[in-house]
Amino acid sequence: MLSKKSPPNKGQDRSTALSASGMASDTIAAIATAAGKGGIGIVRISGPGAQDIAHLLFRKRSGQQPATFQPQFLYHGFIQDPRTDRVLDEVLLVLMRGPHSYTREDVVEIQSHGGPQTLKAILSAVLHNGARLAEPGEFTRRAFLNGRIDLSQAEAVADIINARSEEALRLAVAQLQGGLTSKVQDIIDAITHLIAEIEAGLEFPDDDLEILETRSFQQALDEKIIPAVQQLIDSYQKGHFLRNGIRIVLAGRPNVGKSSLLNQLVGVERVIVTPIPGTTRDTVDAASMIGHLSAVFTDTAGIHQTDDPIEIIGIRRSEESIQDADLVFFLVDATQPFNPEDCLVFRKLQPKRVIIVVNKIDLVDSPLSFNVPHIFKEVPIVKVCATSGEGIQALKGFTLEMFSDNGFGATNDIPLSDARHKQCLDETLEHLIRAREAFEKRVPEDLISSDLQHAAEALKKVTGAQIATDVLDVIFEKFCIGK
Ligand SMILES: Nc1nc2c(ncn2[C@@H]2O[C@H](COP(=O)(O)OP(=O)(O)O)[C@@H](O)[C@H]2O)c(=O)[nH]1
Ligand SMILES: [Mg+2]
Repeated sequence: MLSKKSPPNKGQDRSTALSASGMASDTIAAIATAAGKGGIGIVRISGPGAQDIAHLLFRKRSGQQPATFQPQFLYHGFIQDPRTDRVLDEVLLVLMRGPHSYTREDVVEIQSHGGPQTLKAILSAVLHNGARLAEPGEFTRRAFLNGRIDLSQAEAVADIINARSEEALRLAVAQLQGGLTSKVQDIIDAITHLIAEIEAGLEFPDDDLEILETRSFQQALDEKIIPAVQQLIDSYQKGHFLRNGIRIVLAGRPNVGKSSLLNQLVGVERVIVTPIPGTTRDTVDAASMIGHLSAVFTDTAGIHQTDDPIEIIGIRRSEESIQDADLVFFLVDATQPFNPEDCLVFRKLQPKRVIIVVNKIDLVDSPLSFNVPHIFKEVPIVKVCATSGEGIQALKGFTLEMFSDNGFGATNDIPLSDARHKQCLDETLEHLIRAREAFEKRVPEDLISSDLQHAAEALKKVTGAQIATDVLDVIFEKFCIGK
C-alpha cells in the first residue's frame, strides 16, 4: 500500500554533513571572480564563521573594528592580516545574513582590487582565520541544500557562467527563473493527483470511486501527462544545440578547399591554405556563430589512400572528429566529377548528418550542371566558392534550419537542454507507458499506482527533490571554484 503523504518539498531528502539546524557547520571561502587581473576581485565567505572572520580581518579607515556589521551595508576600509599586521588592500565589505543570501547562510563578500596577488593574500588570511577552501560549486550546492534553489536552477547557474551564445544565456536564465521547475512540478502534481485517486479507490472500495472504470484516468494520462512529458523530450534536441552549440566537421579528399572554407566561415585566416595536396595534417578547431547558434568548425586532413605515416595519423584524427560531429560539411570539387576517393570519404561519414558542399564553383561555367551520383541523391547540396565567399550565407542558413528555428522564444517554451534532465524524462515516460499498459490490461490498481510512483520519482530527480549524494557530487564538480 502506498503512503498517502504528499511528495517531499524542496530541501528535504537531501543528505550531507549538517549541523542540528540542518545547515553546514563549517565555513567556506574562495575567490569568486575570474582568475587573472581585473578592476575588482571578490573573496566570498559563507557559513557560521563568516562574520567572525570579517571582524578579525577588517579595519575601518580609523584603524578601528566596527562594533557590528549591519547586513546589506557596504563597509569601506582595509583588510589587515592579523598574523603580520600587514595591510593587504583597501576594500569594500558586505555582510549578508542568512537566510537573505545566496547560500542562505551568513555570507561576507570582500571586494578588493582585482590583482591575483591581492586576492590570494586576502584568501590566505581568511583561510587562516577559520574558513576552509570551498570545493567547486560548493556555494551553489549549499544554496540547493538549504532550499534556496532547486537542482535544475543550480545547474542553470553553471550554464549561465558557461553560456557560449546570447541564446544559450537566455535559456539558462529562464531555467534559473524556474521555467523548467514549474513545468516539471505541474507534471509531478498531475501524477500525484492520479495516485491519490487510485489510493482513494483502494481504501474505500465500496464507494463509487472505481477509478479503472472511469475515463478520467485514461484521459489524464493520454491527453495531459504523457504529452507534456513527450513534449519536453522532443524539445531536447533543440535545447541541446542552443546550450552546447554545434560541432561541424569539414571533410573531403585533399585539395577540395576545406581549409579555405574554414577560414571563410570564421572570417579570419585561421589555417594554412596552399595548392599542395596534404597541407593540413592535423585537425584544427575554430569557433564562430551561425545566427544565434554557437558553432565549432573542425578543419581536417584530406581523407585518401596514402602511405605517408604523418598523413595516416592525420586521417585517423579526421575520422575521430567525424565521430564527434553533429554535422559534416562534405566538400567536393566542382571542377572534377565525383571519383572513388569521394565515395571513400562519404562512406566514412555514415550515419552522420551531412551537407554536400560543392566548392570552387567559380571555376566552372555552369555550377548547375554539376552531376551528383545517385547514392548522394538524398543528401542536401550547397554550392559555394570558398575563396570569394559566394554561397557561404546559404550554407549557414541551411545549417541553421537543420538545427533550430528562431531560438527558444518565450520563457514558457523553455526546451530541455541538459542530458541529465533528458534521462530523467525518458525514465518518467517509460514508467508512464507501463502504467498505461497496466491500466489497459486491468492489472490490480496498486501495481498501476506503483508505476506512477516511479514516474514521479524519476521526475523529482530533475529538481533534486529526490537525489543521491553521489549524483550531486558529479553535478557540482563541473562548477568553478567560488560559485
Ligand atoms: N578558384 C578557387 N580555388 C579554391 C577555392 N577553394 C580553395 N581553392 C584553392 O584550392 C587549393 C586547396 O585549398 P585548401 O583550402 O588548402 O584545400 P584542402 O586541402 O581541402 O584544405 C588552394 O590553392 C586554394 O586556394 C575556390 O572556391 N575557388
Ligand atoms: Mg587543408
